[in-house]
Amino acid sequence: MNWTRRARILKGSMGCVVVLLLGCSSLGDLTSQFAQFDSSHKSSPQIQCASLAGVVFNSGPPSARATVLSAVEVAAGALPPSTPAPTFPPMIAAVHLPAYCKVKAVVSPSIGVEIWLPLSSWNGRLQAVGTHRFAGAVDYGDMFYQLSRGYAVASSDAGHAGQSALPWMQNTQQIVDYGYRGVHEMTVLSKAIITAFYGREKFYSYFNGCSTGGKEALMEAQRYPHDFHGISAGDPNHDQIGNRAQYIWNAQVTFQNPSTKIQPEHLKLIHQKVLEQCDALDGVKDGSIEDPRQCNFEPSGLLCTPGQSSDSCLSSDQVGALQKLYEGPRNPRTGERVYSGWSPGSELGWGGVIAGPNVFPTADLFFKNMVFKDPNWSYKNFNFDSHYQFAVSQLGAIVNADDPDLSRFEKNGGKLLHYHGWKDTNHAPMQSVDYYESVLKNLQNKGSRDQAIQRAHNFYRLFMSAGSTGCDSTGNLPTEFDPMDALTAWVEKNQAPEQIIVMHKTNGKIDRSRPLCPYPQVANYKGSGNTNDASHFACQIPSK
Ligand SMILES: [Ca+2]
Repeated sequence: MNWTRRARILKGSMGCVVVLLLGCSSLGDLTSQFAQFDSSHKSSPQIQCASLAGVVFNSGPPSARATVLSAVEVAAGALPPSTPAPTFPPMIAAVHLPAYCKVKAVVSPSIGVEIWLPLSSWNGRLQAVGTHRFAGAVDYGDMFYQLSRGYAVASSDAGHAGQSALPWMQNTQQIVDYGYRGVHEMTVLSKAIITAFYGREKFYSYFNGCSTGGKEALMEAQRYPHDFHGISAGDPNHDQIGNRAQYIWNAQVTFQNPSTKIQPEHLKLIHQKVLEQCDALDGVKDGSIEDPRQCNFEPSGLLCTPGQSSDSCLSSDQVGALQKLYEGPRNPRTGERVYSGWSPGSELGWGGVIAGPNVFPTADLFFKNMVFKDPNWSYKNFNFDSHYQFAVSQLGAIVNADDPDLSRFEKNGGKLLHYHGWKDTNHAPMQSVDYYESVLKNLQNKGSRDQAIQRAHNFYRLFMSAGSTGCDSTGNLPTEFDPMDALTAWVEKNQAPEQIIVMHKTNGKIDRSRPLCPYPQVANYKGSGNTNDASHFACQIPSK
C-alpha cells in the first residue's frame, strides 16, 4: 500500500477523507450533520472504485479502525441466481441492477461490512439494511433490491461471520457488536466511503430493518440518534431476552407434557373458532381481525363434551395450555408479565414452535451459549423468575433495544417508521404496542396522553398490520408495501404518513388493498363500497 499515493489520489475531491487518513476525528461531526439537501441532485463518482481498496479509515478510537478489503466494479445486469429473498419478496420481480462499486471492509475487530455504490444515477441517499436471526451475514436480498432503486446500500454481519453459535456467543466483544456496535460502525464507515467516492459530505441516510434488523433500527434511534435521518423498524425483536423466554414458555406449557400438547390439526380448529368470534368485530368478515386487542377469545369454548372426538375439541389440559399461549410468559412469583403472548388470529403460524420435541433453536442457542454457558442446559428447568432475571442482568443492556427515551432522536429531527404484523409469531406484536406506549409515557410528562400522541406523531409512528405474519408475509391478505416510500417522503418533504396502503397482488395485479393506520388509530370500514379497496376505510381512534 502506497499511502502517499493514496492520500494524493483522494486529496482535492474528498478533503474529509484525507483528514481521516491522517487520523483526524472529524468523522464524528460528519455523522451528526442533519441538513436539508436536494436529493434529486445526482452524484457521480469522483474517484476510481478500485482506488478505495486497501484504504484504512481511522475515524475514531483505535477500536474502530476500518480497512477496505476490496473494491471492484460490477457490471449492470440481472439479479444473480440464488439471491435470497428481500423483506418483501414480491418486490424483487423484474429487478435490474445498475453497475456499481462493490466495497468489502472490516471494522476492528471483526465487523464485516459491504457497501455498494451505484456508478451512475446515485439517488443521493445511503440505505443501510439490517440483519436477520443472529446476524452473521450481510443481507444481500434487501441490498440488491434497494441498489436497483438507486440507493448506495450497506449491510454488515454485525461482528461475526457465519451462523455457528460458537465461539462468538461467548466472546464479549462480538456480543456487543451483535447487540449494538456493529450497525453503528458500519454506518460511520459507509458515510465516510460515500463521501470519499462521490465527493459529497451531505446526503440523506436511512436504516431499513425487519426482525433482528427491526431491533437494530430501534437500537439506532435510541443509542445513536445522529446516525440516520430516517429509520424503518419492521416487526422488531427489540426485547430479545423476553422473546426467547417466550419460546421456552410455549414449549413448557405445550409439548413438555404429553397431556398439554396441542396437535397440528388442532390449529385450524382453534383458528376457525377465533374467527367465528372475532372476524366481524371490525365490520368486515374477511378472515382477518383488524385489532386483535378487541378479541376476547375464550378457549374453554373448545372443551370436549362427553363422547366428542378429540380431533374436533380440546381436553381441559389443552385448553389451559392454549390460554397460556395467548397470555405469554409470566413471573410465577409476582404474576408480572415477562413478554406478550400470541395474538388471536395468528394460530396457523404456531406449528413450528409448538411441535416439539425441542425448544425453538433461537432460544436454545441463546440461553445455552450466551446466558448460562452450559451445553447441557435444557428449557425444561427454566423458571421465569430468577433465571429470567439472571439473563436480563447479564445481557439486557446489550441486546435489548427497549429504552423509551427517544428525545435525542426527536431533537435531531429524525423520523422513525415502525410497523408490525398482528399475526407475527416470531416476535409478539403486542411488544411493539407496548414499546410505543412506553415512548408515549416518556413523552407525556405532565401533559395529556393526546398531547404525547401528537408530539410522537411528529417523529415516530407505529403501523400495526392485521394481515401480516412478519417480515416475509405472504398469503391472501394485503400486506405488501415498501416503508422507504413513506419514510423518504416524511424525511425529505415533511409529508408524514397519515396512512400506508398495503396491497395483495394476483399475477402482478393488485386485487386487495387496505390502509395501515398510525397507532393508536385503526382502519375502520366506512360501511359501503368494496371491502377489498383501501379507499373505503378510514383511520380512526378505536371507540374503546
Ligand atoms: Ca375482519
